[in-house]
Amino acid sequence: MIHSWNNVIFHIDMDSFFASVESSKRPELKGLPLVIGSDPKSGSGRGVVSTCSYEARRFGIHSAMPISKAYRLCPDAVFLPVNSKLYKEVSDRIMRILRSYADRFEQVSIDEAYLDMSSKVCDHTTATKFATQIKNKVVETEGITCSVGVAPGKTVAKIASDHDKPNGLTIVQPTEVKQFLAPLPVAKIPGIGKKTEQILKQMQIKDIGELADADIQILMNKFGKHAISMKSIANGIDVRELKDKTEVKSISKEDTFDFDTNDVDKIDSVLMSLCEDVHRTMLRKQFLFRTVTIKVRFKDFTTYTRASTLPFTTNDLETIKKCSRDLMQEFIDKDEFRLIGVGITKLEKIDRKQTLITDFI
Ligand code: TTP
Ligand code: MG
Repeated sequence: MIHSWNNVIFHIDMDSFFASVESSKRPELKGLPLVIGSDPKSGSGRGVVSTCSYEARRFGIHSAMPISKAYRLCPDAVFLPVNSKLYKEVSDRIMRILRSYADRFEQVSIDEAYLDMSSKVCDHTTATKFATQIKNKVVETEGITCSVGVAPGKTVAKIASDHDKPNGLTIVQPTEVKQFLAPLPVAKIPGIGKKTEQILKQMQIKDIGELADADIQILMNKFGKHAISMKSIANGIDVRELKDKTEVKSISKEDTFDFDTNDVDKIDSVLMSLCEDVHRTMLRKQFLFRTVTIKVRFKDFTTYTRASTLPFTTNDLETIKKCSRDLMQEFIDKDEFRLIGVGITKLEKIDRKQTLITDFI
């Protein structure tokens, strides 16, 4: 295992994010139990809690709980609806700050990111210095606190940021990784969900230390190839790179016909297949879109683009197809086509938070 400060990853996660944003805009809410989610309707509401302040957590309220239950637990809490637009704006500004500190940067969800700080941090003192600077900067600019985990790899950094929430800073030095992980329950490893936890429990494996020492063959009999990554992570070995996703503004595909054509069926079939290509890329990159564009180039090289913007964001293939067909109408029968293209813009990243915690099995 690596025992020097070669690789230094920070994982930063905002504290009770939606609730913190609300109370930074309305300071009179600070210190109160605050629940962000759908309307509780005096206890008969059917939606869920998005998040809540730490004061509300003391009543047992948490994310994804039915809002009716949250109301029963603390009817005096302040209940506010989700203001996604506001949280996205604050998140964008925070991410810009975080990115400015890092050699490499990976945003994971609306309120968390990994920063590769390897070239700047070489010991506990410099780790503390940078983490404190970043925390202070976020408080100064947005009035909200965050928790920071520092470790030689992504997984341990993520576990560390959660270790001392809210407003925490947990530095796991390269020599301390195994002893930091060992006493923690296996469910602390991202990806180990209820099912995996239950099977491990039946195998008398409850904490990460026991998982680290478990027989790989026995683990593989239960979990297949996932056993290898589970055991590696339990041993503090995690070499996953940061994925620096540069901002994608549009996704488009175009195709030049083998011969210039005005065959309506052929044009439509190429158009539909371009829509499917764009759609596939969009799903892979986890985006939603609001605008569909088409491009037409006639045989004399004159080129036109047209766009259609929806009143909502979506990731629906049929919508891309319908908008493209509608936009294409004005060009049909005008001249012979040389090239057509389809694109989507006004992209929005799907928040991975909801799907991040998938079970290993
Ligand atoms: P989290 O970082 O999981 O939670 P949090 O920031 O509210 O609290 P913590 O201090 O424990 O980090 O999620 C970030 C935001 O994502 C959260 O403020 C609201 C939203 N969210 C949901 O809407 N539904 C959910 O089930 C979860 C987990 C989060
Ligand atoms: Mg958070």
